[in-house]
Amino acid sequence: MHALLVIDVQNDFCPGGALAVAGGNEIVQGINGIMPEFGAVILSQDWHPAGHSSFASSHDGASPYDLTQMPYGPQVLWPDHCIQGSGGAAFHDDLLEGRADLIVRKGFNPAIDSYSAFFENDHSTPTGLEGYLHTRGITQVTLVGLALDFCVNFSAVDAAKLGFDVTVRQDLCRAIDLDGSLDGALAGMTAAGVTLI
Ligand code: VGL
Ligand code: ZN
Repeated sequence: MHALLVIDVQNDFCPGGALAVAGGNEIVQGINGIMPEFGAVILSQDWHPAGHSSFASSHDGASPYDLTQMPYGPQVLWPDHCIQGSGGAAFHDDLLEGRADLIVRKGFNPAIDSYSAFFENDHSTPTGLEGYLHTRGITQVTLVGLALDFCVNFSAVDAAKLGFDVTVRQDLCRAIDLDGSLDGALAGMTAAGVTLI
């Protein structure tokens, strides 16, 4: 079975949001349009407690988009975003969230960020999505959503490493593009065996 994995199409990643991705709203109708082509539709939702360790506001003297070192490796510090239960954490109003079989939340551990829908940023703490896909007989995943160079990238690379057949629809993604992060992400996904279309 082939699943559509819709990454973080939430208000805070759309224009007007706390961590707005340029054009983030432009992909919503296209994502809705392809949902019927898949045997399963899964949404991920970035879901941070207030004061999360990925927020610049949680680190003295830090500014958003600074790079810091965490026990699990380098971490970009972000503006406060996708706080649990806030309007910014809600899905874009037009996204057909009622079509989803599963919503995977991530980033709820205060001490670890989670770009990937499969593992937290320590690359070892699972979200449970791998088991869900396996037990439903899903072997192929197509990824769309926000942001192409962060959460879509990390999710796609993890899915490929786990042995899924992975495609990313670039036309249904938008990127943050911080210091060359988009080029790095495209190269990393290609090296991992992800099909970029
Ligand atoms: C994301 C930065 C921080 C994403 C989530 O969805 O790409 N980026 N949290
Ligand atoms: Zn986040």
